[in-house]
Amino acid sequence: MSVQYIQYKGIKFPPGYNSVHSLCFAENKFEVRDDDIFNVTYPKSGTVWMTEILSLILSGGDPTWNQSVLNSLRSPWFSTRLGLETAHNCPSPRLLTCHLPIQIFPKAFFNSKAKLVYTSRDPRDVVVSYYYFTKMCRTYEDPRSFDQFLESFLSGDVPHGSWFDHLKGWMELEGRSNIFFISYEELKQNLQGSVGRLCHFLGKELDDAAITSVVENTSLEAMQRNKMCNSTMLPKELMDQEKGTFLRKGVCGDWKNHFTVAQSEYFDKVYQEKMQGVKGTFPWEQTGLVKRV
Ligand code: PPS
Repeated sequence: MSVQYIQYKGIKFPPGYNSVHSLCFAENKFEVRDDDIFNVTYPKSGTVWMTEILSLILSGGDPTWNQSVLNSLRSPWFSTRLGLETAHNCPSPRLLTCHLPIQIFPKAFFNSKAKLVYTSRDPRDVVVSYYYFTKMCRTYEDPRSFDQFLESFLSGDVPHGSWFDHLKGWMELEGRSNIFFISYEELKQNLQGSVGRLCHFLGKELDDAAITSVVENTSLEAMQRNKMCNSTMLPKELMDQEKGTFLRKGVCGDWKNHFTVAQSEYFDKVYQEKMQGVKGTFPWEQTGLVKRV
């Protein structure tokens, strides 16, 4: 089935919940409150995981909110048609989610005291996860093959645009006190410690018992059991659960089961070219093949 993507500022977005108007509104007119907390990611980088973590931190570790209210109502996708309305009606402090690149992000944020958490992930795992997601999500074009999808991903011709541009755009703000950068790999490696750092950033210190509750309730298994975040409540017209599972594997390095040697070498070449000049190192550069010179 062919999908007509929405085009906004040179980037394509899935139709249905996005429109040019909703994206333009998000960028230019969305009113940011000083106590807003934004959860920003490139797709498949741990968005839904971070929503669970942030919701639990705001609840002081009490899982009731996470287990009784849909994630899209707890942390609305404010740049979508429905999400915008939900966001307007949310009491403060709001959690807000999006995949927006920095150039389309609400202008009002940059003159506010609102906080933002940016979660990144090994792009090789992102592309694998994205590939499976597009197969089950009906607002995405069905990828013809993994090879084809990888090619589109590396050239930036996928919904939500280039992974490289997304990461590089947001990384330019590194060092700002109201922006917190974290990776999926750090969450996997040390969830307890990561939650502690997030609490500190948000100014919401929790005791050990509360942090342990956040950790327990945001494990992959706990999230897979929780209908409020495992996507099984989504209508079939949006997500076909027979074609896959949203909380699919939840591991680091699954790309190794999918990339051929040739794909891996090609990926590295493109990665090195596109990441030239980017400061710092990322967890996925310390293991695996990707190395920058
Ligand atoms: S989306 O559609 O862009 O919002 O997807 P997103 O939530 O960003 O990413 C989905 C991937 O995150 C994995 N995930 C987790 N991994 C480990 N632990 C926990 N708790 C967890 N929650 C979500 C999810 O399984 C998807 O990755 P893959 O590799 O496909 O399994």
